[in-house]
Amino acid sequence: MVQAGCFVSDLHLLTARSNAARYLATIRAAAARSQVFVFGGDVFDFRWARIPVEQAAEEAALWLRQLAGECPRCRFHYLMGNHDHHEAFIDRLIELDRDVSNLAWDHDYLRLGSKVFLHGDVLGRGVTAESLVELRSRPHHRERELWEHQVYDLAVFARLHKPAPYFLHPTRVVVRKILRYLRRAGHGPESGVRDVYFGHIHRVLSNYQYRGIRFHSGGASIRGLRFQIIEFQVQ
Ligand SMILES: [Mn+2]
Repeated sequence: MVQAGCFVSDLHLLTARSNAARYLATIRAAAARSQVFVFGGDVFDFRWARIPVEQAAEEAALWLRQLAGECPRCRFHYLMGNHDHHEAFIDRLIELDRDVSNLAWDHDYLRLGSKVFLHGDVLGRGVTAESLVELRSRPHHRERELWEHQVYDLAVFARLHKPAPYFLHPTRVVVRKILRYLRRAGHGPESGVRDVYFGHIHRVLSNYQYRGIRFHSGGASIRGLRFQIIEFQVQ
């Protein structure tokens, strides 16, 4: 049976720079007609959250719980990113995973048939599943100070954030590094993987071909950047 799925990442909800509010109704509607819904990390952003982290984690969990309740025929998979990796939120995800039958989560990736889904913050040399969790927990991933918010908001206002994603992460380099990570985890093309869905780079990619794999990324719902829900089908 063919199942309809959606992949959404990098909403950066809870931050001042996110414009995710304009997409939430579309996301709910997409979930309502899907059998599988994959959240690909940085859906919430506790590093740049405008409210205290405990409260932010509570709101995030409530939003997920409601969505899963509204769409009982859809299976939700929440994959962690670097901005939503926070102890308070992980505690909530563990609860949700236990209490909500159609919601599961993972630090790392999800494989469904010939497709793999992950956040994509695996670009450093030698990153493994174990070191990923450790990297995301480092002190520079703490919540930001007020002056840092102001500097970042000014950069967004001046559009300084727009060219950054490309220069930091040229597409070919990114997909090569993601493939290297997946190969190490046993999910290279030789294992039957044909499509990889990821986020983190804040740039829309559709069917980007590299070494027999199609790479897809949905951008970010941040002012001035493109964002899209990616639809897919699984057998
Ligand atoms: Mn990220």
